[in-house]
Amino acid sequence: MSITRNTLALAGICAMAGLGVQVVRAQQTTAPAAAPAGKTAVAKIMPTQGSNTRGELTFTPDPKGGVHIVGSFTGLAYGEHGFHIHEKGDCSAPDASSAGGHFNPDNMKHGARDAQERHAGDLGNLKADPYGMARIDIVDQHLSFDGPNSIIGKAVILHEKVDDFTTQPTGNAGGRVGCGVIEAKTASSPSSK
Ligand SMILES: [Cu+2]
Repeated sequence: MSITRNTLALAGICAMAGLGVQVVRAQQTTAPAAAPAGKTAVAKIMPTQGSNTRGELTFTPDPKGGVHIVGSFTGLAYGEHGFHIHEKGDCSAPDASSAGGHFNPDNMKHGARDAQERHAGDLGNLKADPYGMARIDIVDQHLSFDGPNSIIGKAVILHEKVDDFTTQPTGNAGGRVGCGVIEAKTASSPSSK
């Protein structure tokens, strides 16, 4: 009798353990692993007037510090395109001029991503392949989810031309072909229906 009860109890524990594993797996499909709650952000890049550029980016804290940016773009002209975070999360203008200038909380000069002096939002160039596609997978130490360098509520801009890293303060990257607002996403909440 007691053996039967113990067996049933054991079966119950196993069932609970199995359920626990399933819950963990379900969470991982809706949010990148190892991202603390509230520390994930996304940006959906939409075309400006006359452009076909679209993209999606995911921002997560890197375990070694900084922000890990992963994503892809389509509808670009073949070649390199300036890629920045701009100061205002406003893509409402047809040319995305509403996003303002480069995100520059430290009042630095414009430069390359690995330059001694750069805007926090200076993320270099993205190279589009002959099919107009570009991918990004970088960790940037000048960006964060909190404080003055927080990316939340800023805008991602992809430019028509290559950033020369020299011309102040824009890099002479030309017009804005894609724009998307960086929005915080709570990692523990279920994805929207
Ligand atoms: Cu820009």
